[in-house]
Amino acid sequence: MSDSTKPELISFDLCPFVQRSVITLLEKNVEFDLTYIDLANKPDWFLEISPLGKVPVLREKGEVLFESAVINEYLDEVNPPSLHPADPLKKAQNRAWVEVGGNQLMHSFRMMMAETREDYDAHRDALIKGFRMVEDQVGGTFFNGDHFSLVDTAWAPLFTRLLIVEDVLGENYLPSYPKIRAWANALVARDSVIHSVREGFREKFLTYLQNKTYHGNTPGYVADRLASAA
Ligand SMILES: N[C@@H](CCC(=O)N[C@@H](CS)C(=O)NCC(=O)O)C(=O)O
Repeated sequence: MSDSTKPELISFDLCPFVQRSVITLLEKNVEFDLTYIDLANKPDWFLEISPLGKVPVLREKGEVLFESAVINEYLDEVNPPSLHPADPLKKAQNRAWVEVGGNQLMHSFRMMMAETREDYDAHRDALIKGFRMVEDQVGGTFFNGDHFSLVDTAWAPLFTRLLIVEDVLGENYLPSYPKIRAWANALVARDSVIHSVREGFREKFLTYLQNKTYHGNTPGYVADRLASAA
């Protein structure tokens, strides 16, 4: 039972969108409760409060918020100082790049879940192409330069997963993107990002990928490669 004075984040432990909000809560030193649900067997109480049936959902003061970017905007507003740039144009641009981060997450997810080598190649190519315009936007250690900001919380979960898969499969998903590579490394080394996933995340995530099957029991392309790499 959650303490109703604290925000409660309804979560699934491998979800990158949940991770975005956990990073924001940790960056802001906000005390919060995490409630894990099984997405394969969503509880009725969750379906009653989640219009899209997706996590994260934030419950606070008897109200419900959904969509990770919206949750993060709210958390940012009620827990100053803001992690957004002050300039309205920059802030709006950052919000747009949060969207691009969500798009890249979906390319990477489809790539990791691909059934065949052809699917994998198509999604990997889309992912790599999707980074092209980002390379010029990275302003320093973090997206906006020296200071960690809300847009970083949106991209860190992508790099958390991508760097693990690169490492195990010996792939390079950031070829000729040195600024993004350095940014990704800085993000995965940051305390709030490290602590935004549960202990044993790497193994659990790899097991999840390795268990992906099609037509009953044919392993997906990445699942098959992970099994050979093990
Ligand atoms: N746009 C949403 C995406 C959230 C999302 O896709 N969550 C996944 C888990 S990572 C989910 O709850 N899936 C359950 C379903 O689609 O039934 C956000 O940013 O919060």
